[in-house]
Amino acid sequence: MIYINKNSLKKDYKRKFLEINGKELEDGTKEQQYEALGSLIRDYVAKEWLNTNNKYKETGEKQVYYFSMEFLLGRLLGSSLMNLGIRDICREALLELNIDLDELENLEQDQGLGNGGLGRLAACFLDSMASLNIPGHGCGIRYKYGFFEQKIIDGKQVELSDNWLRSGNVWEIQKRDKSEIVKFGGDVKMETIDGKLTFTQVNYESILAIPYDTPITGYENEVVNTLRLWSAEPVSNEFDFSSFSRGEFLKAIEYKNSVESISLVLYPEDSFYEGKILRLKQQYFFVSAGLQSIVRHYKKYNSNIYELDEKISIHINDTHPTLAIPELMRILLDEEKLSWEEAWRITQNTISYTNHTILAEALEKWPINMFKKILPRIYMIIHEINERHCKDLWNKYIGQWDKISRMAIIADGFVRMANLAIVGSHSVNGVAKLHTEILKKKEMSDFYYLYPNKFNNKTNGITHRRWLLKSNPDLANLLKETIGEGFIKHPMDLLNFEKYLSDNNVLGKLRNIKLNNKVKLSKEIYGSYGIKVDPNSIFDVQVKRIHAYKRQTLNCLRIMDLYNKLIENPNMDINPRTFIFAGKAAPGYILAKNTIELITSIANKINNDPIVKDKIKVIMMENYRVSLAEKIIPATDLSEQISTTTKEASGTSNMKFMMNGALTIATLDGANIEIKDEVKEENIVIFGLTANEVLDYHNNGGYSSWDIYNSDNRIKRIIDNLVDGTYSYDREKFRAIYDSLLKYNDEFFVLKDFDSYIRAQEIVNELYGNKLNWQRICGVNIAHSGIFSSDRTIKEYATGIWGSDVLYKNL
Ligand code: 26V
Repeated sequence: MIYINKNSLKKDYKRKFLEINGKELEDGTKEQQYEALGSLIRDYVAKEWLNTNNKYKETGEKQVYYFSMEFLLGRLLGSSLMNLGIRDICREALLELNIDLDELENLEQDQGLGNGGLGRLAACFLDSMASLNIPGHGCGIRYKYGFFEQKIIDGKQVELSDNWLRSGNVWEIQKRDKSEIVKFGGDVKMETIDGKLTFTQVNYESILAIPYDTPITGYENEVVNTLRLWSAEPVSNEFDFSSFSRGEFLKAIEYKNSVESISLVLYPEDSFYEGKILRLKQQYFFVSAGLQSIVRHYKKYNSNIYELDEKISIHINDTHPTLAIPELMRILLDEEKLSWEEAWRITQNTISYTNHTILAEALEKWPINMFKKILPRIYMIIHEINERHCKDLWNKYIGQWDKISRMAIIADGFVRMANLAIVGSHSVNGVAKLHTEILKKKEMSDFYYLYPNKFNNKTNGITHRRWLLKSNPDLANLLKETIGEGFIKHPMDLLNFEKYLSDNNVLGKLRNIKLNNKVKLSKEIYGSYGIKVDPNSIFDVQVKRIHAYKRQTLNCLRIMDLYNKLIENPNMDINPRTFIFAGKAAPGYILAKNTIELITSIANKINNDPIVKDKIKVIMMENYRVSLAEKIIPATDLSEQISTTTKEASGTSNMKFMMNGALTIATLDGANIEIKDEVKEENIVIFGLTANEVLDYHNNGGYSSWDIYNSDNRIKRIIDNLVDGTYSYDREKFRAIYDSLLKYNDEFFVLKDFDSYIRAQEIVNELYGNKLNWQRICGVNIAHSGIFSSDRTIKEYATGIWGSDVLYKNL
C-alpha cells in the first residue's frame, strides 16, 4: 500500500507543482494543476511498479502479453487514484487547496488509441489482469494521432486530427535503452553454414522502435503491470550534414517522415479491410519490436529457450497481430537456431487468437507481391508453414481440392491472416456464445472439424471498476450500503442486490440516483448544444460506431414513425422520450455518414416543432469516446442493442448499460442472448428475426423489402419521407439510405424487423408507466451484471487458454 494522508499529499503536490512549473500552485493554470497531479500520482505508482516487476523476476511466473493494434484507455487520473485507494483523500486534500478534483479529471485528454469495442475490450482486460494479480501486459503502437475527433457541422460529421500528445502525456515513460530494431525489405541470403541451411536478411531498411511504458494499476492490490507502446524513429536521428551539403536536405527530412509515418496515426476503419502498405508495416513493426523485447527479457532470466512456451503466453487481439506467429518462428529459427519442429511447437503453444467479427469485408488478406517485398523473410516462413499445412490436408482430405484451397494460408494471390492465426495458435475463441457457434459451424467450420479442441468461447466483459465504481459513484454507494463492499472484489456478489428489490425505499433511491445522473447529462447537453431536455423523459440511448449492421437507421425510422403519429394525434398518451445518439462513422463510409446526417436532420425537424415539443427530443452528441460514455451510460433508461442478428459478435456497451440499471431493448444477437438468459425474459425486451431466420434468408433468399414497403402503409410513409422533402429541402440528401433499403433489398433486414421493433417499443412505454416495476427491472439488471465483469472473462482466459500452475494459483 502507499501510505499517504491528506497532509502528505498536499505537501507532495505543492512540491511537485513547484518542481515542474517553477511557481506556486495557486498561480498555475488548471492544465498545469492537472499535469502536476498526474505526475505525482505516477511517481506514487513507480515504487509498486518496480516491486511488481521484481516479484515477477523472482518468482519466474508465466507472463501474458496481450498484443493489440488498439488500446482505448480513456482517462487515467481518476481510475489510477481509485485503484490506488486514494481518490477520496486526494479529493479532500485538493479541496483544501481550493481545487476541484473533478474539474482536473475532466481536463485530461482521452487516450483514444482505438476504434471501438475491440480497443476498449483490450483496456478492460488490462485492468482486470492487474486487479486479479495476473502478470499480463499490453503491447501495441503509440500512435501520435489517435482516433479522429468528430465535430458535427451543419449536421455533417467533420473529422479533426486527435493530437492527444500536444501537451505531453504524464502517464508514459520513454525507455530508449529498451529500443529494438525492426527490419523491412531487402533480400534473404541463403547459405549453408556448418552443413545447416541458414537465412540472413540483407540490404534491409532498419527502423528504430522506441518503447513507451504506461503503468496499469490493479485495484488496491499493489500490482502494477505494463502497457508497452512502440513508436517509430529513424535509426540515426543525427542531422545528416553530408546530405545537407549535397543539397539533399529535403531528402533527409522526407526519409524521417516516412519512417515516423509508421506510428503516426490510428486507422479509423473498423470494418472494411483495405490492403494498405502502411497498415501492414504498422502490424509488423509492433509485433516484431514486442517479440524481440519479450525474447530478450526472457533470455536474461531463463537459460533454456525450449521452455519459452511454459513461461510466456502471447494473445493476439483479432488477426491484426498475426505476424507474431512467423516473427516468433523467425527469432527461434534464425537467431536461436532451433529446428523447424521445435520452433513450431513453441510458437503454437505460445500463441492464442481471438476473433472479433464475422463480417467478410473485415477479413484481412494481403497481396502476395506487396507482402514479399516488405517482409521477405517473414513471407518465406509463412510459405513454409503453408506448405506443411497443405501437405497435412492433402493426406487427410484426399481429392477434396475445394476444401483444401479454402483452408490454405496462401491462395489466390493473397496471404490470409485468419487462416494463419488458426493454424499457428493453440486456441481460437469467439467473444460470445452465438458468435463462437457461428465460427464453429459456419465461418470457420472447416478448421473446427480439423481441430475441434482449439475452438472455445470467451464471452466478453467490462471492468466494473471503471464502468460502475468510477462512472456511477452514487449507484456504487447504494450497493455498498445494501450488499456491502464485497462486490468490488467479487462482482458476482451483485446478485445479493436482488434481495433488496422488494424494498420500495431502495427502489426509490435507485430512481433518484438515475434521475440525478440524467439531470447532470441534461446540463451537459444544454451546455454543449443549447437544447433543453426533460430529465423526467425516458432517456433512450444508442451510442456506438455508426454502421449499417448496427442499424441506427432502424432507430431513426421508428422515431420518424412516432413523429408522424404525434403530428396526427398530438394528444397521444406516451411517456415523453429523449432519443440520444452518439458515434463516429469511418471517414470513407458514405452510408454511415449519411446516417449521421439523417439523425441530425430528424433532430432539427423534431426539436423545432412546437407540436411535439413536450413529447420527444432528438440529440446527436458529438465525439463519442470513453469519457463521454462514462457520462451517458449512467444516465440511460433504455439501452438500444438492435443489430441485425448474427452480425454483432458480442457488443460490450450492452453490458455497461445493464450494470448501470438500464433496461435493454435488443435483438437476440451477440451477448444480448446471454444478458437475456441472466435477467430472464421479463426483464429485457426482445424483438426481431432469430439467428436461424437470418441464416435461412442468407442461404435460401426469399426476402423482399419492396414487398414490405408496398404492404405496410406506415413503412411506406416513412421511407417516402426520406426523399419527399420532410427532412431536407434537398430531396436527394438521403438517397443512399433510401436505396440501401429498397434498391439493394435492405441487406440488414431493417424493414423486416420494423414492426416487431415498434411493438417492442410499445412494451417499453407500458413498462415505464409502472414506476416501481420499472425500478425493480433496473435493479434486476444491476444484480445480474456481475457475470459480465471482465474479471470473469479474464479468469476464463487465464485458466482455459493461457493456463499455468501459477495462473491457477492466483485465482
Ligand atoms: C477491424 C478492421 C478491419 C480492417 C481494417 C482495420 C480494422 C480495425 C479494427 C477492426 C476490428 C473490428 C472488430 C471489432 O471491433 N469487433 C468488435 O469487437 C468487440 C469486442 O469483442 C465486440 O463486442 C463487437 O461486437 C465487435 O464488433
